[in-house]
Amino acid sequence: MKVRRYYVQDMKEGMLRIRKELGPEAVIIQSRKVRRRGLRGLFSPRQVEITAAVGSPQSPEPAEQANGTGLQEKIQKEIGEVRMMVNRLLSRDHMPKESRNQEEEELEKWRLLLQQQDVFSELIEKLLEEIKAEFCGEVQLTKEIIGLVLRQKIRKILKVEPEKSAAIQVFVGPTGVGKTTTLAKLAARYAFYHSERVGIITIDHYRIGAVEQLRTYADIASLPLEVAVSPGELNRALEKLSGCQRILIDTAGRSTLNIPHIQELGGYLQNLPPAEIFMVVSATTKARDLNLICENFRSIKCNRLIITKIDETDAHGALLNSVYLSGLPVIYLATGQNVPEDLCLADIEKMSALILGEAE
Ligand SMILES: Nc1nc2c(ncn2[C@@H]2O[C@H](COP(=O)(O)OP(=O)(O)OP(=O)(O)O)[C@@H](O)[C@H]2O)c(=O)[nH]1
Ligand SMILES: [Mg+2]
Repeated sequence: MKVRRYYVQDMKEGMLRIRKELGPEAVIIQSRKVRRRGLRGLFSPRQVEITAAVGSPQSPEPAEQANGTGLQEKIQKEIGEVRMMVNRLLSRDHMPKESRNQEEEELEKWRLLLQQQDVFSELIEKLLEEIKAEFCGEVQLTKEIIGLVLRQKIRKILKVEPEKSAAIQVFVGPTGVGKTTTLAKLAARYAFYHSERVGIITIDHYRIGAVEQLRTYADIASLPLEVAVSPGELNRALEKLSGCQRILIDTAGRSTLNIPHIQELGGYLQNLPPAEIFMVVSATTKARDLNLICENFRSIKCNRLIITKIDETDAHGALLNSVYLSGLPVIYLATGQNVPEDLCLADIEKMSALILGEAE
């Protein structure tokens, strides 16, 4: 939200300037006649001081649309609340000077909270700087105002999309994040809840026990499983399972620092028919490591995110970091080891509450 103060000769001039500079959405939150500062002010006619604000209700992001109009309404309501708070502060003529330190203290408290949540440090600074700049020192930033604006900004960064359920889904990501377990959860859901014909392919023939792990899940659900050890075999496996409505492909976990291994994985996927390629990351991953993961897995051209192990940490910055650093929308959150139960659709409200340490 932007808050600006104008000194003009009359309301008409003020309205024109506000409209031009803040746009038609701007609202006037206070106007009064004042004298110009300094000696000259004593001898010149009074001016009109107008304080106007404009929220940031631009057209909704696709992610917000995905979450329904309810979220938009909630955001609008909160913008309204911020406006009211601003109004109250201004009308009490409570403009800062000595309160600057207090403002810094409040910002510091939020900085600490975000650091404790392990939000990516550059993002923390960006968010706090934006808040300071947008309020232009016109309004005292209290704990509540900073909190409201932060929540609004975090929601805008978080991208969540509904299930697309493409016919081919691939699960890639670093080692041990829960790719195979998440695949098993989804396979069981498609097969049992939606009565779909589901096939599974694994190209993970590197780790001892990887195929057996997947075979156990496939056998329990009576699903066909194919093992492919080359890109050619992957194509043949896809043909073999062409009678399936849905094919889920498991891949070997690759160390983030092993670029040749990641490239090899890319080789398997480059001739795949259009597919949902999920990058699976764990909520327990440090911000710094997540940055590396997003960077080094970029060549794979993942198009969606799954965040696992939400149940294993109480620092939830990874929810924000993974979206911010990868630019990908989140579809699922995995919340435990139970197959198929511990998987839910990503939800902006829940995620922002977790990030701000407000979730029960
Ligand atoms: N707490 C918790 N554990 C999980 C979750 N998802 C998976 N796990 C556990 O994490 C461990 C590794 O899971 P896998 O599915 O084998 O991970 P992976 O990414 O396939 O591992 P690699 O194939 O070796 O790279 C297992 O013990 C899973 O039960 C989750 O959401 N929460
Ligand atoms: Mg695996």
